[in-house]
Amino acid sequence: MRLRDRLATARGTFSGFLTSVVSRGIDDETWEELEDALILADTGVGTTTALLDRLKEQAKAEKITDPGELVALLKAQMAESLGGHDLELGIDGSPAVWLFVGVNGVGKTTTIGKLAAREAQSGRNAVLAAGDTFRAAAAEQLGLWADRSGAQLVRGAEGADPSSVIYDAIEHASAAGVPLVLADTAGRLHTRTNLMEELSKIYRVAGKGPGTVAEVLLVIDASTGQNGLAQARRFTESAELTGVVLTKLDGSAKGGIVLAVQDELEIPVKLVGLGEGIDDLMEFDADEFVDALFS
Ligand SMILES: Nc1nc2c(ncn2[C@@H]2O[C@H](COP(=O)(O)OP(=O)(O)O)[C@@H](O)[C@H]2O)c(=O)[nH]1
Ligand SMILES: [Mg+2]
Repeated sequence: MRLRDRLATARGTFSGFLTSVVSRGIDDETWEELEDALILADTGVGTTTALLDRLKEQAKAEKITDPGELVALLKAQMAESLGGHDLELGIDGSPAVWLFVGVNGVGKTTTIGKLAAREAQSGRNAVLAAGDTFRAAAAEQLGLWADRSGAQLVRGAEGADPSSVIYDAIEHASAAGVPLVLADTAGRLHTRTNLMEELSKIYRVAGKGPGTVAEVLLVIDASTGQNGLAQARRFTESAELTGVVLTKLDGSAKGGIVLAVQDELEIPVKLVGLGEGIDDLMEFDADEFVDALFS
């Protein structure tokens, strides 16, 4: 799978801009066009302004007049601001627990399925914890992924306390010598109990038993743009987030959202979802991503 081929829409915004800039010299209009292009690509006003301020400064210092060089500089700055993070998922703990949080429909369950398969391929089996107890279908969906990836499923009854389902899964993994628990959660609740409080409780309870919460991954649907980012921001209150999984970059998502997420949430994008299939998950690679956007 090539990242470039999957980023159809995300790529369009950037390469469209490039064609128009490269055909002219650099003038005031260039900067305006660049700003428009970045904002249209979901980069967000704050992130765009910061990026362009730096770019202007550097272009001036290096006396850049060639549009091609300006584009190269922009690419380098984007790659630099996106890169430099440790993207390894933590595996300390027996079991290590990875919690997945995020609003309904963003791709939590799907990502868990893909990761369970990936980890199994590298010899690390997982127990999947059906912590989305909002409706029985959620556990069934996770069960399908457990079958596909060869993982075990621990589930509770519909409406069960998600913390206790996840706790049971951790104890089960510990007893069975399974090194990893991937815990699903709901993006909404039966009652009006505060979702963030519920997630904080899950986080606390998951750390109490034999397991160690090694990752809390916030899943964000890239195609929901700035809106999705605003919703996702609330999850930063619920637990110590360790990374973002940005899904649906293959769809109508625009590439700038990756910059906005990382810049505004200050949490590294560790994984990207590029489709609905079991293999459609990649570790985020800043250089490759920027290259793909501009190609
Ligand atoms: N195109 C695309 N679809 C995805 C991706 N990840 C998840 N989906 C789809 O998004 C929908 C919601 O996913 P699901 O995992 O149920 O979301 P959850 O509510 O957060 O658990 C499903 O139809 C998935 O197949 C992705 O990376 N690309
Ligand atoms: Mg789900």
